[in-house]
Amino acid sequence: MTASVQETTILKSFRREPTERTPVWLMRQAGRYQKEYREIREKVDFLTLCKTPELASEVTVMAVRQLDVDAAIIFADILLPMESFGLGLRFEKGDGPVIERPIASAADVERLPSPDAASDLDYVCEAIKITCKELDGNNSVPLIGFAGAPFTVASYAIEGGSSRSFEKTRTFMHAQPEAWNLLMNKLVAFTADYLLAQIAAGAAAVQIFDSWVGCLSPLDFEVYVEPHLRLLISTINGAVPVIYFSTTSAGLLPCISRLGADVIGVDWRVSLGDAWQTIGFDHAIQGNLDPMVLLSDRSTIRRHAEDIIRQADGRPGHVFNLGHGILPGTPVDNARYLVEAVRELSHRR
Ligand code: 1CP
Repeated sequence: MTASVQETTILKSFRREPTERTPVWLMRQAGRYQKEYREIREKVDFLTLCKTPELASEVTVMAVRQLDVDAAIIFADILLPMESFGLGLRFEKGDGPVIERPIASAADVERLPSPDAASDLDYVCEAIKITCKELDGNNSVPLIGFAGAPFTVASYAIEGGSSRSFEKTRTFMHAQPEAWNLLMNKLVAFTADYLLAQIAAGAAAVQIFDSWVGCLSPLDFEVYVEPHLRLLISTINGAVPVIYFSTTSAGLLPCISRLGADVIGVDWRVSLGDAWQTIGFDHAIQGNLDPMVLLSDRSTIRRHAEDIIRQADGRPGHVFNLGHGILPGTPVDNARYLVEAVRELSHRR
């Protein structure tokens, strides 16, 4: 990472230093809502796109140029480690991900291999290197690396795909706590190496996606998830800022504030001001526009952006984002307008 990347608005905000305006990027900023992305996907399937560093880098950079956002996020997926663990992964049209050999027993967990993340997912690190080279010549836009959090990744490994209630996952956790811990340990070891490899390749920050952890009670979060997240975050050990993102987790924010993350990503089901108060002003905060707002019109988008900026109250350490990924039906013009509006509304003289 170059010195100029360190001085960008977004890295300053991650470190809670004052900035002239609020930096902004959008989760899933590269994806199906873009005509250019759909054209590439007509030629290659999703996994091939992830595994071809030149193409993954191309869609990553394309999103930055199209939206003029303050950061790139490497194009990849939190489910790629399923293949490393031998569980099998495919994406079915319309049905989302399918894990071919889901985990059903303690014996399945014991049988899991201990794959080497850096060599197994070297194509992601290769894409990061290409992208950083490209972005450094383009006003130094920082690149965010990422991985799925152990709970959210385990939920796919146990459910076999997407889920609404996470019944199998939570039953497994309660009924077989030892096997659950072993599974968490294996995922944490893999994910720590994976994130460190992404940082070595040039990622200026890393985001841990815990999209589905909000299905847990605070007690279950504390017992079955928190120690593993703390260990994962402590292995990054300040090398770069760590963003911890989750949804429907307003009731978990007191626990989340203890994880050691630098930045907490929140969704729109909690107001940004309340969330910041709860996690404490010793954390930076990221969020939290309802992605559905981008399906409306400019004045609605502006009004919602203005409210979020007002909630942040001019404090250093707010990174504007959506509260979850951009929806496939989003007009590109609306996403671009949001970025412009955030710049204008947050400008401080
Ligand atoms: O082209 C296609 O149809 C594939 C759609 C797609 C895309 C564009 C998937 C399948 N993944 C991605 C990219 C992706 N996934 C990124 C890229 C970088 C960017 O933000 O621009 C990131 C960060 C992810 C992370 C991810 N994958 C999460 C965490 C964030 C979230 O949205 O909650 C999750 C849960 C996944 C799993 C996943 N990948 C894809 C699907 C359809 C799903 C299932 C989602 C579900 O269970 O509902």
